[in-house]
Amino acid sequence: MTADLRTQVVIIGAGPAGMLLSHLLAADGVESIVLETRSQDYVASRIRAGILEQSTVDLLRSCGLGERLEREGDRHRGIYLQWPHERHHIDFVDLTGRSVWVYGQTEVQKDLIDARTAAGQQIHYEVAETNLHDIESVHPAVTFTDVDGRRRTVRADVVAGCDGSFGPSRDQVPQHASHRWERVYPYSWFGILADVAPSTDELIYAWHGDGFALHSMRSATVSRFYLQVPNGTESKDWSDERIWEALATRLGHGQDGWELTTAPITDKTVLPMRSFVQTPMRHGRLFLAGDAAHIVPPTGAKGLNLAVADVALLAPALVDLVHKDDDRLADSYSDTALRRVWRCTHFSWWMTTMLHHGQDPFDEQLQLSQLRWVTASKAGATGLAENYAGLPIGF
Ligand code: FAS
Ligand code: PHB
Repeated sequence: MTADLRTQVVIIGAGPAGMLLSHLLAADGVESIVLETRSQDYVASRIRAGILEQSTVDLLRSCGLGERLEREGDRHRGIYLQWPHERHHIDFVDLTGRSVWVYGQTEVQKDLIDARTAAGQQIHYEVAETNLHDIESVHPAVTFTDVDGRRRTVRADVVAGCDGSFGPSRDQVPQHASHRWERVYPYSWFGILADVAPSTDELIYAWHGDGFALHSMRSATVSRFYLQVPNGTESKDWSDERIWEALATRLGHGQDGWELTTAPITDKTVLPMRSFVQTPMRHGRLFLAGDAAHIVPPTGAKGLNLAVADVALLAPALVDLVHKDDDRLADSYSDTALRRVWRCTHFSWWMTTMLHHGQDPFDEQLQLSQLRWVTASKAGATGLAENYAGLPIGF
Protein backbone atom coordinates (compact mmCIF):
# COMPACT_ATOMS: atom_id res chain seq x y z
CA MET A 1 0.00 0.00 0.00
CA THR A 2 1.71 3.21 -1.14
CA ALA A 3 1.09 6.13 1.18
CA ASP A 4 0.64 9.64 -0.13
CA LEU A 5 0.76 11.05 3.43
CA ARG A 6 3.25 10.31 6.21
CA THR A 7 3.18 11.37 9.86
CA GLN A 8 4.08 10.10 13.34
CA VAL A 9 0.56 9.83 14.83
CA VAL A 10 -2.63 9.65 12.79
CA ILE A 11 -5.59 10.71 14.93
CA ILE A 12 -9.08 9.62 13.95
CA GLY A 13 -11.63 12.11 15.32
CA ALA A 14 -11.45 15.88 15.87
CA GLY A 15 -13.53 15.94 19.06
CA PRO A 16 -11.98 17.04 22.37
CA ALA A 17 -9.87 13.85 22.68
CA GLY A 18 -8.39 14.01 19.20
CA MET A 19 -7.77 17.73 19.11
CA LEU A 20 -6.26 17.89 22.60
CA LEU A 21 -4.03 14.92 21.75
CA SER A 22 -2.71 16.69 18.63
CA HIS A 23 -2.07 19.81 20.75
CA LEU A 24 -0.15 17.96 23.48
CA LEU A 25 1.87 15.91 20.96
CA ALA A 26 2.86 19.04 19.04
CA ALA A 27 4.05 20.67 22.28
CA ASP A 28 6.61 17.85 22.50
CA GLY A 29 7.55 17.93 18.82
CA VAL A 30 5.46 14.98 17.65
CA GLU A 31 3.67 15.46 14.32
CA SER A 32 0.12 14.25 13.73
CA ILE A 33 -2.60 14.29 11.09
CA VAL A 34 -6.23 14.50 12.25
CA LEU A 35 -9.07 12.91 10.26
CA GLU A 36 -12.66 14.04 10.93
CA THR A 37 -15.81 12.81 9.25
CA ARG A 38 -17.89 15.90 10.02
CA SER A 39 -17.37 19.54 9.01
CA GLN A 40 -15.45 21.94 11.24
CA ASP A 41 -18.60 23.97 11.88
CA TYR A 42 -20.54 20.88 12.94
CA VAL A 43 -17.84 19.72 15.34
CA ALA A 44 -17.54 23.22 16.83
CA SER A 45 -21.27 23.74 17.33
CA ARG A 46 -22.75 20.44 18.61
CA ILE A 47 -24.15 20.87 22.11
CA ARG A 48 -22.64 18.44 24.60
CA ALA A 49 -20.94 18.64 27.99
CA GLY A 50 -21.04 21.65 30.23
CA ILE A 51 -18.82 21.01 33.27
CA LEU A 52 -15.02 20.94 33.49
CA GLU A 53 -13.53 19.32 36.57
CA GLN A 54 -10.46 20.75 38.31
CA SER A 55 -7.98 18.39 36.60
CA THR A 56 -9.29 19.36 33.17
CA VAL A 57 -9.00 23.08 33.90
CA ASP A 58 -5.50 22.60 35.30
CA LEU A 59 -4.42 20.74 32.15
CA LEU A 60 -5.99 23.25 29.74
CA ARG A 61 -4.26 26.10 31.60
CA SER A 62 -0.92 24.26 31.54
CA CYS A 63 -0.96 23.79 27.76
CA GLY A 64 -1.96 27.36 26.84
CA LEU A 65 -5.69 26.75 26.40
CA GLY A 66 -6.93 28.46 29.55
CA GLU A 67 -7.10 32.14 28.59
CA ARG A 68 -10.75 32.39 27.40
CA LEU A 69 -11.74 29.84 30.03
CA GLU A 70 -10.39 32.19 32.71
CA ARG A 71 -12.32 35.12 31.20
CA GLU A 72 -15.60 33.44 30.34
CA GLY A 73 -15.72 30.27 32.46
CA ASP A 74 -17.78 30.32 35.61
CA ARG A 75 -16.11 28.72 38.66
CA HIS A 76 -18.54 26.83 40.89
CA ARG A 77 -17.89 25.76 44.49
CA GLY A 78 -20.32 22.85 44.32
CA ILE A 79 -23.81 21.64 43.44
CA TYR A 80 -27.26 21.34 45.04
CA LEU A 81 -28.93 18.00 45.65
CA GLN A 82 -32.69 18.24 45.96
CA TRP A 83 -35.74 16.15 46.65
CA PRO A 84 -39.30 17.36 47.47
CA HIS A 85 -39.17 20.10 50.15
CA GLU A 86 -35.38 19.71 50.61
CA ARG A 87 -32.42 21.34 48.82
CA HIS A 88 -28.87 21.00 50.16
CA HIS A 89 -25.59 22.44 48.89
CA ILE A 90 -22.50 20.24 48.61
CA ASP A 91 -19.47 22.52 48.80
CA PHE A 92 -16.57 20.86 46.95
CA VAL A 93 -14.10 23.60 47.95
CA ASP A 94 -14.79 23.25 51.69
CA LEU A 95 -14.66 19.46 51.43
CA THR A 96 -11.78 18.87 48.96
CA GLY A 97 -10.25 22.24 48.01
CA ARG A 98 -11.22 21.56 44.35
CA SER A 99 -13.76 23.34 42.13
CA VAL A 100 -15.58 22.82 38.84
CA TRP A 101 -16.11 25.26 35.98
CA VAL A 102 -19.11 25.87 33.78
CA TYR A 103 -17.56 26.15 30.31
CA GLY A 104 -19.36 24.27 27.55
CA GLN A 105 -17.72 21.60 25.43
CA THR A 106 -18.51 23.80 22.44
CA GLU A 107 -16.20 26.45 23.93
CA VAL A 108 -13.43 23.93 24.63
CA GLN A 109 -13.80 22.68 21.06
CA LYS A 110 -13.58 26.21 19.61
CA ASP A 111 -10.45 26.94 21.67
CA LEU A 112 -8.88 23.71 20.43
CA ILE A 113 -9.77 24.39 16.80
CA ASP A 114 -8.39 27.94 17.04
CA ALA A 115 -5.15 26.74 18.64
CA ARG A 116 -4.60 23.86 16.19
CA THR A 117 -5.47 25.97 13.16
CA ALA A 118 -3.07 28.71 14.29
CA ALA A 119 -0.37 26.05 14.70
CA GLY A 120 -0.92 24.82 11.13
CA GLN A 121 -2.23 21.42 12.24
CA GLN A 122 -3.11 19.18 9.28
CA ILE A 123 -6.81 18.33 9.78
CA HIS A 124 -8.87 16.63 7.08
CA TYR A 125 -12.56 17.41 7.66
CA GLU A 126 -15.50 15.66 6.00
CA VAL A 127 -13.57 12.47 5.30
CA ALA A 128 -15.38 9.20 4.55
CA GLU A 129 -14.66 5.46 4.41
CA THR A 130 -11.96 5.60 7.08
CA ASN A 131 -10.20 2.24 7.39
CA LEU A 132 -7.35 1.15 9.65
CA HIS A 133 -4.58 -1.18 8.42
CA ASP A 134 -1.55 -3.04 9.88
CA ILE A 135 -2.28 -1.91 13.44
CA GLU A 136 -0.27 -4.86 14.76
CA SER A 137 2.79 -3.68 12.82
CA VAL A 138 5.06 -0.75 13.74
CA HIS A 139 3.90 1.15 10.64
CA PRO A 140 0.10 1.16 10.68
CA ALA A 141 -1.86 3.03 8.03
CA VAL A 142 -5.25 4.65 7.64
CA THR A 143 -7.02 4.98 4.28
CA PHE A 144 -9.83 7.46 3.75
CA THR A 145 -11.72 9.37 1.08
CA ASP A 146 -11.05 13.06 1.40
CA VAL A 147 -13.51 15.92 0.94
CA ASP A 148 -12.62 16.04 -2.78
CA GLY A 149 -13.44 12.36 -3.24
CA ARG A 150 -9.82 11.19 -3.52
CA ARG A 151 -8.70 7.97 -1.81
CA ARG A 152 -5.82 8.81 0.51
CA THR A 153 -3.41 6.69 2.53
CA VAL A 154 -1.56 7.96 5.59
CA ARG A 155 1.28 5.86 7.00
CA ALA A 156 2.24 6.52 10.65
CA ASP A 157 4.01 5.08 13.70
CA VAL A 158 0.79 5.12 15.73
CA VAL A 159 -2.99 5.32 15.19
CA ALA A 160 -4.99 7.15 17.90
CA GLY A 161 -8.65 6.11 17.87
CA CYS A 162 -10.43 9.24 19.17
CA ASP A 163 -13.52 8.66 17.03
CA GLY A 164 -16.16 8.53 19.75
CA SER A 165 -18.92 6.04 20.32
CA PHE A 166 -19.74 5.50 16.63
CA GLY A 167 -16.29 5.47 15.07
CA PRO A 168 -14.48 2.50 13.49
CA SER A 169 -11.47 2.26 15.83
CA ARG A 170 -12.84 0.23 18.72
CA ASP A 171 -14.09 -2.45 16.29
CA GLN A 172 -10.56 -2.88 14.90
CA VAL A 173 -9.49 -4.59 18.12
CA PRO A 174 -10.06 -8.32 17.51
CA GLN A 175 -12.86 -9.77 19.63
CA HIS A 176 -10.52 -12.43 21.05
CA ALA A 177 -8.26 -9.64 22.32
CA SER A 178 -10.89 -7.38 23.88
CA HIS A 179 -13.80 -7.36 26.32
CA ARG A 180 -16.85 -5.11 26.38
CA TRP A 181 -18.97 -4.15 29.37
CA GLU A 182 -22.28 -2.39 28.80
CA ARG A 183 -25.27 -1.30 30.85
CA VAL A 184 -28.26 0.40 29.25
CA TYR A 185 -30.45 2.43 31.63
CA PRO A 186 -34.28 2.22 31.50
CA TYR A 187 -34.64 5.96 30.88
CA SER A 188 -33.16 8.77 28.75
CA TRP A 189 -32.27 12.43 29.22
CA PHE A 190 -34.22 15.15 27.43
CA GLY A 191 -31.74 18.02 27.00
CA ILE A 192 -33.16 21.56 26.76
CA LEU A 193 -31.39 24.83 25.98
CA ALA A 194 -33.17 28.14 26.69
CA ASP A 195 -32.27 31.80 26.33
CA VAL A 196 -32.98 32.54 29.98
CA ALA A 197 -30.80 33.55 32.90
CA PRO A 198 -30.26 30.63 35.26
CA SER A 199 -32.60 30.59 38.26
CA THR A 200 -29.77 29.22 40.41
CA ASP A 201 -26.15 30.12 41.12
CA GLU A 202 -24.98 26.50 40.90
CA LEU A 203 -26.32 23.28 39.39
CA ILE A 204 -29.39 21.65 40.92
CA TYR A 205 -29.67 17.85 40.66
CA ALA A 206 -33.27 17.02 41.65
CA TRP A 207 -34.82 13.67 42.58
CA HIS A 208 -38.58 13.66 42.08
CA GLY A 209 -41.39 11.10 41.93
CA ASP A 210 -42.10 12.25 38.36
CA GLY A 211 -38.46 11.77 37.38
CA PHE A 212 -35.04 13.40 37.63
CA ALA A 213 -34.35 16.99 36.57
CA LEU A 214 -31.12 18.99 36.29
CA HIS A 215 -30.77 22.75 36.16
CA SER A 216 -27.44 23.60 34.55
CA MET A 217 -26.32 26.60 32.55
CA ARG A 218 -24.00 27.82 29.78
CA SER A 219 -23.70 31.54 30.67
CA ALA A 220 -25.46 34.37 32.56
CA THR A 221 -28.09 34.43 29.81
CA VAL A 222 -28.37 30.78 28.69
CA SER A 223 -29.67 27.90 30.80
CA ARG A 224 -29.32 24.16 30.15
CA PHE A 225 -31.84 21.70 31.59
CA TYR A 226 -32.33 17.93 31.50
CA LEU A 227 -35.43 15.87 32.27
CA GLN A 228 -35.60 12.12 32.83
CA VAL A 229 -37.90 10.71 30.14
CA PRO A 230 -38.83 7.16 29.07
CA ASN A 231 -36.62 5.52 26.45
CA GLY A 232 -38.05 6.12 23.00
CA THR A 233 -39.20 9.66 23.84
CA GLU A 234 -38.96 12.06 20.90
CA SER A 235 -38.43 15.83 21.19
CA LYS A 236 -41.69 16.48 19.36
CA ASP A 237 -43.56 14.64 22.15
CA TRP A 238 -42.91 17.58 24.51
CA SER A 239 -44.30 21.08 23.96
CA ASP A 240 -42.44 24.00 25.55
CA GLU A 241 -45.31 24.40 27.99
CA ARG A 242 -45.09 20.75 29.06
CA ILE A 243 -41.30 21.08 29.46
CA TRP A 244 -41.49 24.12 31.70
CA GLU A 245 -44.28 22.57 33.75
CA ALA A 246 -42.22 19.43 34.37
CA LEU A 247 -39.09 21.42 35.21
CA ALA A 248 -41.01 23.65 37.61
CA THR A 249 -42.54 20.64 39.38
CA ARG A 250 -39.35 18.61 39.62
CA LEU A 251 -37.04 21.52 40.53
CA GLY A 252 -39.38 22.78 43.26
CA HIS A 253 -40.76 26.03 41.82
CA GLY A 254 -42.49 27.85 44.71
CA GLN A 255 -40.57 25.82 47.34
CA ASP A 256 -39.20 28.22 50.00
CA GLY A 257 -39.83 31.14 47.64
CA TRP A 258 -37.63 29.75 44.85
CA GLU A 259 -38.94 30.38 41.32
CA LEU A 260 -37.96 28.96 37.94
CA THR A 261 -37.80 31.61 35.22
CA THR A 262 -39.04 30.42 31.82
CA ALA A 263 -38.29 31.66 28.29
CA PRO A 264 -38.18 30.43 24.65
CA ILE A 265 -36.51 27.06 24.22
CA THR A 266 -33.80 27.05 21.53
CA ASP A 267 -32.75 23.36 21.43
CA LYS A 268 -34.24 20.00 22.40
CA THR A 269 -32.29 16.71 22.24
CA VAL A 270 -33.05 13.25 23.64
CA LEU A 271 -29.96 11.40 24.89
CA PRO A 272 -29.84 7.67 25.63
CA MET A 273 -28.20 6.67 28.91
CA ARG A 274 -25.64 3.90 28.98
CA SER A 275 -22.37 2.80 30.52
CA PHE A 276 -19.84 1.17 28.20
CA VAL A 277 -16.20 0.16 28.63
CA GLN A 278 -13.96 -1.66 26.16
CA THR A 279 -10.69 -3.12 27.40
CA PRO A 280 -7.86 -2.95 26.73
CA MET A 281 -7.57 0.60 25.36
CA ARG A 282 -4.66 -0.44 23.15
CA HIS A 283 -4.00 -3.08 20.52
CA GLY A 284 -0.62 -3.09 18.79
CA ARG A 285 -0.07 0.47 17.55
CA LEU A 286 -3.76 1.43 17.93
CA PHE A 287 -4.53 3.42 21.09
CA LEU A 288 -8.13 4.31 22.05
CA ALA A 289 -9.03 7.47 23.99
CA GLY A 290 -12.28 9.11 25.06
CA ASP A 291 -15.70 7.90 23.99
CA ALA A 292 -14.05 5.48 21.54
CA ALA A 293 -13.19 3.38 24.61
CA HIS A 294 -15.85 4.27 27.15
CA ILE A 295 -19.24 5.92 27.59
CA VAL A 296 -20.74 7.16 30.86
CA PRO A 297 -24.25 8.44 31.59
CA PRO A 298 -23.87 12.25 31.85
CA THR A 299 -25.20 12.43 35.43
CA GLY A 300 -21.69 12.67 36.85
CA ALA A 301 -20.49 15.21 34.23
CA LYS A 302 -17.59 12.87 33.42
CA GLY A 303 -17.66 12.18 29.66
CA LEU A 304 -15.58 15.08 28.45
CA ASN A 305 -13.37 15.10 31.55
CA LEU A 306 -12.55 11.40 31.13
CA ALA A 307 -11.57 11.98 27.50
CA VAL A 308 -9.16 14.69 28.68
CA ALA A 309 -7.72 12.41 31.37
CA ASP A 310 -7.08 9.65 28.80
CA VAL A 311 -5.23 12.06 26.53
CA ALA A 312 -3.18 13.47 29.42
CA LEU A 313 -1.83 9.94 29.88
CA LEU A 314 -1.62 9.00 26.18
CA ALA A 315 0.32 12.02 24.95
CA PRO A 316 3.53 11.42 26.99
CA ALA A 317 3.31 7.70 26.24
CA LEU A 318 3.30 8.37 22.48
CA VAL A 319 6.07 10.98 22.76
CA ASP A 320 8.31 8.39 24.45
CA LEU A 321 7.35 5.70 21.95
CA VAL A 322 7.85 7.82 18.84
CA HIS A 323 10.86 9.88 19.94
CA LYS A 324 12.82 7.35 22.03
CA ASP A 325 11.31 4.00 21.05
CA ASP A 326 10.61 3.69 24.78
CA ASP A 327 7.35 1.74 25.17
CA ARG A 328 7.06 1.63 28.96
CA LEU A 329 4.33 4.31 29.25
CA ALA A 330 2.64 2.94 26.11
CA ASP A 331 2.57 -0.53 27.66
CA SER A 332 1.03 0.80 30.88
CA TYR A 333 -1.36 3.29 29.25
CA SER A 334 -4.43 1.05 29.17
CA ASP A 335 -4.14 -0.23 32.75
CA THR A 336 -3.45 3.26 34.11
CA ALA A 337 -6.27 4.90 32.12
CA LEU A 338 -8.74 2.17 33.03
CA ARG A 339 -8.33 2.83 36.77
CA ARG A 340 -9.88 6.28 36.24
CA VAL A 341 -12.33 4.97 33.64
CA TRP A 342 -13.78 2.49 36.11
CA ARG A 343 -13.76 5.07 38.93
CA CYS A 344 -15.73 7.52 36.74
CA THR A 345 -17.95 4.72 35.41
CA HIS A 346 -18.84 3.77 38.98
CA PHE A 347 -19.43 7.39 40.04
CA SER A 348 -21.63 8.09 37.00
CA TRP A 349 -23.62 4.90 37.70
CA TRP A 350 -23.88 5.87 41.41
CA MET A 351 -25.18 9.38 40.66
CA THR A 352 -27.55 8.02 38.00
CA THR A 353 -29.10 5.28 40.15
CA MET A 354 -29.38 7.62 43.19
CA LEU A 355 -31.24 10.33 41.29
CA HIS A 356 -33.41 8.69 38.63
CA HIS A 357 -36.84 7.50 39.62
CA GLY A 358 -37.73 3.88 38.79
CA GLN A 359 -40.97 2.00 39.33
CA ASP A 360 -39.84 0.17 42.48
CA PRO A 361 -41.02 1.69 45.83
CA PHE A 362 -38.20 -0.12 47.66
CA ASP A 363 -35.60 1.56 45.41
CA GLU A 364 -37.32 4.89 46.05
CA GLN A 365 -36.75 4.52 49.80
CA LEU A 366 -33.12 3.56 49.23
CA GLN A 367 -32.58 6.62 47.02
CA LEU A 368 -34.11 9.04 49.51
CA SER A 369 -32.10 7.49 52.33
CA GLN A 370 -28.92 7.83 50.25
CA LEU A 371 -29.69 11.49 49.47
CA ARG A 372 -30.32 12.25 53.15
CA TRP A 373 -27.03 10.57 54.11
CA VAL A 374 -24.91 12.22 51.37
CA THR A 375 -26.20 15.69 52.30
CA ALA A 376 -26.07 15.23 56.09
CA SER A 377 -22.80 13.30 56.48
CA LYS A 378 -19.42 14.95 55.86
CA ALA A 379 -18.06 11.56 54.82
CA GLY A 380 -20.90 11.07 52.33
CA ALA A 381 -20.63 14.58 50.94
CA THR A 382 -16.84 14.32 50.64
CA GLY A 383 -17.16 11.11 48.66
CA LEU A 384 -19.41 12.84 46.15
CA ALA A 385 -17.23 15.98 46.09
CA GLU A 386 -13.99 14.05 45.47
CA ASN A 387 -15.46 12.26 42.48
CA TYR A 388 -17.45 15.14 40.99
CA ALA A 389 -14.67 17.76 41.23
CA GLY A 390 -12.31 15.13 39.87
CA LEU A 391 -9.56 13.05 41.41
CA PRO A 392 -6.01 13.96 40.37
CA ILE A 393 -5.06 12.49 36.95
CA GLY A 394 -3.31 9.16 37.38
CA PHE A 395 -5.31 8.42 40.58
P1 FAS B 1 -16.44 12.80 20.40
O1 FAS B 1 -17.62 11.94 20.07
O2 FAS B 1 -16.68 14.15 20.97
O3 FAS B 1 -15.54 13.01 19.11
C1 FAS B 1 -15.32 11.93 18.20
C2 FAS B 1 -15.14 12.54 16.82
O4 FAS B 1 -14.81 11.48 15.92
C3 FAS B 1 -16.44 13.18 16.31
O5 FAS B 1 -16.20 14.50 15.90
C4 FAS B 1 -16.84 12.28 15.14
O6 FAS B 1 -17.46 13.00 14.10
C5 FAS B 1 -15.50 11.72 14.71
N1 FAS B 1 -15.60 10.46 13.97
C6 FAS B 1 -16.45 9.42 14.20
N2 FAS B 1 -16.26 8.46 13.28
C7 FAS B 1 -15.27 8.89 12.45
C8 FAS B 1 -14.62 8.34 11.31
N3 FAS B 1 -14.99 7.15 10.80
N4 FAS B 1 -13.63 9.05 10.72
C9 FAS B 1 -13.26 10.26 11.20
N5 FAS B 1 -13.85 10.85 12.28
C10 FAS B 1 -14.83 10.16 12.89
N6 FAS B 1 -20.62 14.49 28.59
C11 FAS B 1 -20.76 15.19 29.73
O7 FAS B 1 -19.86 15.17 30.57
N7 FAS B 1 -21.89 15.94 29.94
C12 FAS B 1 -22.90 16.02 29.01
O8 FAS B 1 -23.91 16.66 29.22
C13 FAS B 1 -22.77 15.31 27.81
N8 FAS B 1 -23.73 15.40 26.83
C14 FAS B 1 -23.57 14.66 25.67
C15 FAS B 1 -24.53 14.72 24.63
C16 FAS B 1 -24.38 13.96 23.46
C17 FAS B 1 -25.43 14.02 22.37
C18 FAS B 1 -23.26 13.11 23.31
C19 FAS B 1 -23.10 12.22 22.08
C20 FAS B 1 -22.30 13.05 24.32
C21 FAS B 1 -22.45 13.84 25.49
N9 FAS B 1 -21.48 13.84 26.51
C22 FAS B 1 -21.60 14.54 27.65
C23 FAS B 1 -20.29 13.07 26.36
C24 FAS B 1 -19.35 13.86 25.44
O9 FAS B 1 -19.12 15.11 26.00
C25 FAS B 1 -18.13 13.02 25.24
O10 FAS B 1 -17.68 12.45 26.45
C26 FAS B 1 -17.00 13.77 24.58
O11 FAS B 1 -17.48 14.36 23.41
C27 FAS B 1 -15.90 12.76 24.32
O12 FAS B 1 -15.00 13.33 23.45
P2 FAS B 1 -14.31 12.43 22.30
O13 FAS B 1 -13.82 11.17 22.92
O14 FAS B 1 -13.40 13.32 21.59
O15 FAS B 1 -15.51 11.93 21.38
C1 PHB C 1 -24.47 20.24 31.18
O1 PHB C 1 -24.44 21.42 31.57
O2 PHB C 1 -24.61 19.91 29.98
C2 PHB C 1 -24.35 19.13 32.21
C3 PHB C 1 -24.02 19.45 33.51
C4 PHB C 1 -23.90 18.43 34.44
C5 PHB C 1 -24.14 17.13 34.06
C6 PHB C 1 -24.47 16.81 32.74
C7 PHB C 1 -24.58 17.83 31.81
O3 PHB C 1 -24.04 16.12 34.98
